[in-house]
Amino acid sequence: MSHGWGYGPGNGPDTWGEDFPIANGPRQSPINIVPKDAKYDSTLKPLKIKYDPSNAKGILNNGHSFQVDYVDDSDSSTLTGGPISGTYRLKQFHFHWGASDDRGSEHTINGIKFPCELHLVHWNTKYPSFGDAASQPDGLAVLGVFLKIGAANPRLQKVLDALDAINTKVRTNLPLRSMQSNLYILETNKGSGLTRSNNGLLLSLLLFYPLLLDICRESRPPFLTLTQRLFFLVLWIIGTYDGSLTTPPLLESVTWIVLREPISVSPAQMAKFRSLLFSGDGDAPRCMVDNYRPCQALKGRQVRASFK
Ligand code: B30
Ligand code: ZN
Repeated sequence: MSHGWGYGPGNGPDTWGEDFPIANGPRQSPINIVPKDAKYDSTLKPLKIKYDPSNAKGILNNGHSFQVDYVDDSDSSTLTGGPISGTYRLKQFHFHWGASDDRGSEHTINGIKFPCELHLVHWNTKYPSFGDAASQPDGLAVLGVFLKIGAANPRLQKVLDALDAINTKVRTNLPLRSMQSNLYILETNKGSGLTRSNNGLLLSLLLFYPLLLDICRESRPPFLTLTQRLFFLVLWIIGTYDGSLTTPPLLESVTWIVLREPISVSPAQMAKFRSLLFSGDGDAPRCMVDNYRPCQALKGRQVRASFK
């Protein structure tokens, strides 16, 4: 749990290469995504997200972010399709954010930074465990979602309410009691986004699911009724590419899938993120802010998009 690396002047991203030489490797993350340079890939399959919130194990301040861990001993929460083959299981999600709204995201779009970025971390079940997958070139898939300042996000609030309990770095996972046990399946398509077969599930998803819903809500035509909206859920991929973990050990094992639509977060909710501490109990308190790695060189990689 205690890392030598961090985001401070003495142990920040510029210094990671000393202990982790892969920091200068050929497929490092994050990157600046330039939509006009991304290649439209008509062969990208629909991205399918199936998350069971009852599978959330707990929330944890790991000293460099906070994360929600998932039970990953079955295929109850998975990511399939899009650029990946096979089934990837959800392991955890976490965030990166800034000290102020002008920065905080890891990926950037045309050089523009968002105040926060959500990472949903999945591992390829062709390997026996997350640990084994994490060192394989096709071992992990991380879904990246930008957060932009706007209305308070009620789904995010459930997670944020749990933060009071994990203000400082802690060893134990706290249960997330607020997660309902409903199973949600979200199937998206680059073109039509039609998800007829999952209609009923999508309805429950729209009504109850914490957080992930907002990603597709942002894409809906505003004039439609609730039922009609279900047929217009589209997750556009602004960039998918071969990359790495953005923190040590910086392993080059991640298929990155970065979504075009940001979800909203209010200024008060951002303040809550920033009130977390990097430091543990008994250490001098340091606010957890600017826990993002700057963009890395593309080194000839092709970024693909699911739309023209
Ligand atoms: S990210 O999505 O590229 N930011 C890990 C997963 C995803 C990303 C970065 C790192 C990861 O699994 N790292 C190794 C395990 N960790 C993570 C943790 O639970 O808290 C332990 C560690 O670093 O040594 Cu800190
Ligand atoms: Zn991350």
